[in-house]
Amino acid sequence: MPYDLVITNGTVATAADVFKADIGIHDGRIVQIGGDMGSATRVIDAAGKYVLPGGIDSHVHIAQPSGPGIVMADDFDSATRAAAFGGNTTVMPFCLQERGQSLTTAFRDYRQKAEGAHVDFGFHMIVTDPTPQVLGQELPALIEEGQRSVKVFMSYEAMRLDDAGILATMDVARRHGAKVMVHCENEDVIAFLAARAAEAGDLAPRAHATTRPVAAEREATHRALTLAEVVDVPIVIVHVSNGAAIDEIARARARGVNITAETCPQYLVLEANDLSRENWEGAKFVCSPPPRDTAEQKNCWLGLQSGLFDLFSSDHCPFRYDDAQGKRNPEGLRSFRHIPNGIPGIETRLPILFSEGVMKGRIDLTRFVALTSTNHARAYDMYPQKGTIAIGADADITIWDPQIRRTIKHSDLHDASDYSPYEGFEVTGWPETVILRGVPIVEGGMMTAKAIGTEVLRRGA
Ligand code: DUC
Ligand code: ZN
Ligand code: ZN
Repeated sequence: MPYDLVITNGTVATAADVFKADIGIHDGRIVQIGGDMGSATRVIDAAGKYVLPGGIDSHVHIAQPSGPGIVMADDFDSATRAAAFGGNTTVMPFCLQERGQSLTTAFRDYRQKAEGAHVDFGFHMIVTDPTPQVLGQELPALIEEGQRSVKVFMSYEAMRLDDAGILATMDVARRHGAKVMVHCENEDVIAFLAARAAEAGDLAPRAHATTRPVAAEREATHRALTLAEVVDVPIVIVHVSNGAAIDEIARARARGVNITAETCPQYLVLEANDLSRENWEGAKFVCSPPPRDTAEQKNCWLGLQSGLFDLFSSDHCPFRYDDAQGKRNPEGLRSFRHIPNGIPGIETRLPILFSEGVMKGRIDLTRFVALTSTNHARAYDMYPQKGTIAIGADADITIWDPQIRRTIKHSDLHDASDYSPYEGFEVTGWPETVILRGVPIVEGGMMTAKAIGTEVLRRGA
């Protein structure tokens, strides 16, 4: 059989192994690994390069409404273009149910928004209004259809569920076979501290970090794990920022709670001090939970090394700096309370972990693959179609040049925000060629083919 594409001379890595082999691709799938390849329509020479499963970013926000007058910078076109340039072949955005809205209608709308995406995608559903209709009919039907992950918020007045709402949602997830992702921060603690800061006239971006302390995340993490334990449902603790929350996860795991744990680049390389930058530049680092300090960065690294963390995601949540400056607020007063929470990072997630992790010897290549691809596919029922280099798997492959040194500049990135919180950060290693189901979509710094991303049918092994 003539292959559509053969990748020769590369060093292949999966979550389990690193080996030298050529890869034969036909009809969008990997059909041969090693051995005599025979003829091919196209050959890519990957000598000196790493051949890895395409990145899967299972925590991204795209085209989500974000409060009065504020829209997310990215639509699916720009976000998935940036994802591809950053070495990703699958992304998992959220479908947000706004209060009062049908979850089914929300899901239909997001599916429509995703048409024309440049990489493959699958959704998680955010439940903000767990009405009898939603919990009794809509959510079960969507889960049965294959949407097997639901997110709930303990924070944000417009989105959060109380414990009763979380328990009820978890119970539906358990009965129908879905996981529940939880944003763990105690909203009452935050509201109390934010009101106190505002009264004291402490309105600058740094107050975002001081009013969302580790204690608020630790308590909520403990509570979410307890609720999942009571219901007996698999839980995903997203965007973990610190050692105290990590300890809660380790303890609950030891009790037998089924936990997937995630951290993100901002907790490895950004700090709360970044929010103190002058001229309101600190607004470029406002995300929730906030970045912490160097001791907590170390704790997150330890969690990545020990296997406590399963997932390394971007939590890409892009706004424009104009909005991030908190100008558009009802009182016309600049305040940290009006800075939308979230930072762009879909294109920089993989290079940051590759450079800081693999190239600096903190994690090995197999762990990099697990944290950035394989574990996402396993956690969200896409494995082994996605997330590995194996015969029969989708030919989603990223070829990395470990020699390239780059300084991150937003002007080189492809998202529709207008800044990067990682501006000036130096990395070694960059995803050079990105292949989606056998089609090279990014090569030599260019998008070379009109990639058509499709929704992944989440069936699992
Ligand atoms: N939570 C997220 O998951 N993403 C962006 C902001 C937030 O609070
Ligand atoms: Zn969150
Ligand atoms: Zn998020």
